[in-house]
Amino acid sequence: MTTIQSDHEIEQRAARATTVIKEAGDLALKFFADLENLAVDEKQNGQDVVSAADKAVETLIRAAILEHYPQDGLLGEEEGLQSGSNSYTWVIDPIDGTSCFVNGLKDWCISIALLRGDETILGLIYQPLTDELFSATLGKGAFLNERRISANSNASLQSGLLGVGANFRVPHHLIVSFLERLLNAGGMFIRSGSGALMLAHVACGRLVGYYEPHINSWDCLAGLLIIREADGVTGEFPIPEKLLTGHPVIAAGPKAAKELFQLIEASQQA
Ligand code: LIP
Repeated sequence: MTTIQSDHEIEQRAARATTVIKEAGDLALKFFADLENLAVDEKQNGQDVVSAADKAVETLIRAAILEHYPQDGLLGEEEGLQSGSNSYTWVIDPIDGTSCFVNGLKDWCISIALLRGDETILGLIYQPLTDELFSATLGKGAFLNERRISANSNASLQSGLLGVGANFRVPHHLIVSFLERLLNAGGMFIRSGSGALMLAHVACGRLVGYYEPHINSWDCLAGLLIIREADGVTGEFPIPEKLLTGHPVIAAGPKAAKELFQLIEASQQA
């Protein structure tokens, strides 16, 4: 395949993904407008829930992608991995920030990434409530709707807000140890419950960085590409090794990155 053909294939998939994520956002908003009738089930515990909205949105996204790209692979948070017969795999979080969604809070979004082999080549994060679409194509920059965005190159940990993910999947002392070091260093944290949205805020400079000791691929792969294309710094997320098991996620603007990596390393050794 020539480079031109490959670029055209990616552009077509990017356009399709943009249409699909907006349609998915419209569906999610319908569920969000009727929370009193929303079916919610526990997965591992009360902090790990899935709603009828998550399932319906993932079903819509999968069908809309396969209609045009039946040979592509799909990995979704709720339906798992469906292997394809070519090198493309879509990685989908139908509603990232489900706990926020089911409680009527605004911090939720839809995240879609596209892998070609082991490389993330497309990332889209859409917050329907604000109609903000964060997107990136490998090598072509990062955007918020039509506007080019970049990570905050001026803020340090001491002058910016750091997003921190906390969940039941990691020992609490790991989180507490990191937060103590961050506060002692003059930093401040915010946790929303949507890792994808926090990563999008890093890419456009609203947050100085993001750290979560364990996150799943469907939560973060789109956001990590968008941050890299916004000239931010990201830690490694090994693909395919960690595609199904999750891994720590680290991301920051250039000025804050070195100190953030140092604080994380110190907290892991505590
Ligand atoms: C969420 C992540 C968040 C993490 C939560 C949960 P979900 O994803 O975005 O960063 O802290 O435990 O995993 O489950 O809402 O799609």
